[in-house]
Amino acid sequence: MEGRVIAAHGRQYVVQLEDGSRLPCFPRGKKSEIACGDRVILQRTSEDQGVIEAIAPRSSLLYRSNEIRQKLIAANVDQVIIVVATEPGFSDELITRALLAAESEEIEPLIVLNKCDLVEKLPAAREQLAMYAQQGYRILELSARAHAEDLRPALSGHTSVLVGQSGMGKSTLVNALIPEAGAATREISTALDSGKHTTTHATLYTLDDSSFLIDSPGLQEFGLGHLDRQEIEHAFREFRPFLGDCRFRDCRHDREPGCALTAAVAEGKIDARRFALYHRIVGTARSG
Ligand SMILES: Nc1nc2c(ncn2[C@@H]2O[C@H](COP(=O)(O)OP(=O)(O)O)[C@@H](O)[C@H]2O)c(=O)[nH]1
Ligand SMILES: [Mg+2]
Ligand SMILES: [Zn+2]
Repeated sequence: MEGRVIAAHGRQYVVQLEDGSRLPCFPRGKKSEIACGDRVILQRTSEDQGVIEAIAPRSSLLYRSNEIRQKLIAANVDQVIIVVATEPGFSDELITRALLAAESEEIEPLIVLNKCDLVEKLPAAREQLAMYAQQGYRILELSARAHAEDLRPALSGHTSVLVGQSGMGKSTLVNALIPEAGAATREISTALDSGKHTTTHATLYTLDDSSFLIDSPGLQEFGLGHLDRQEIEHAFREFRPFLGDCRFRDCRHDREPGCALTAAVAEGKIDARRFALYHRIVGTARSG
C-alpha cells in the first residue's frame, strides 16, 4: 500500500491512504527518519496499525540539526512560510536560519507578518523586516484573526510548511483556513497518543487537489549543523556576487586583509546586520 505521512510525532506516524482513510504507523526498524509529507510504502499489520516499509524519493527535505542529530520538519514541500508577528517579538537569527535552511534545499521562502491588526506594533515590525524585503524575500502582511484568507492565494498549487516561534499565530491561520483542522488535530492527537491537543507534532492538511499545508510545532532554535561554511555563505543571497573575490581563498571574512565581503559591508552593499548574523551562524562571531 502507498500513502502519505500526514502527522509525525517521535517514532509514531499517521499515514493517509489513497482512499482517504488514516492509519497510525510505526517505522520498520529502529531508526526512523520519516517526515510529515513523506510518501511511503506501508503494510497493514492490524485493523488499526501499519508499518512503514520504505520512503519514496523526496523532492525536498526541510530539517534542522545540532551536532548530534537531525530533526526533520517536513518533506516534499516547495514553500516554507516563516510566520512572525507584530507581537510577541521575533528573532532575526531564527528567521535567517529558516531562510538559509530553505535556500539550501531550494525551497521558496515566504515571510508572513501576522497580527497586523495590532496597529501600534506594526511600524517596528515592518522596520525589522525591511532587511529581508531588501534581499528580495517576499513578505505578506495579514491578520490571521481577521483576514486569514489573505494567505490562500499564496498557498494555491503548493505544498507549504508553516514554521516559526510559538505564539506567532500558525495554528490560528490553519484553523481559519481549514475548518476541519481542529477535528483532525484531535483525531491525530488521539491516534498519536500525544495527550495534548496543541501542535506537538507536524500535521499535513489538504486544501485542494494540488495544495497542501503543513503546520509544525513552534521552534526555539534552528540548528544548521548540517551546513558547512561555504553553504551558509552561499545561502546569504546578497553575498554571492562577492564570493571568491577575497584575497585569501579560505577567507573567513573576519579580519583578513583584502576581504571582499568586509569591503562590501563598508560600501553599504551588504547590510551590516546580515553580516553580523552570518558570523553568529557560522560560529565566528567576535566576542568583543
Ligand atoms: N491580535 C491577534 N492575535 C492573534 C492573531 N493570530 C493569532 N493570534 C493570537 O496569538 C496567540 C498564539 O496563536 P497560535 O495560533 O496558537 O500561535 P502558534 O504557536 O504559532 O501556533 C493566540 O492567543 C492567538 O489568538 C492575529 O491575527 N491577531
Ligand atoms: Mg501552533
Ligand atoms: Zn573574505
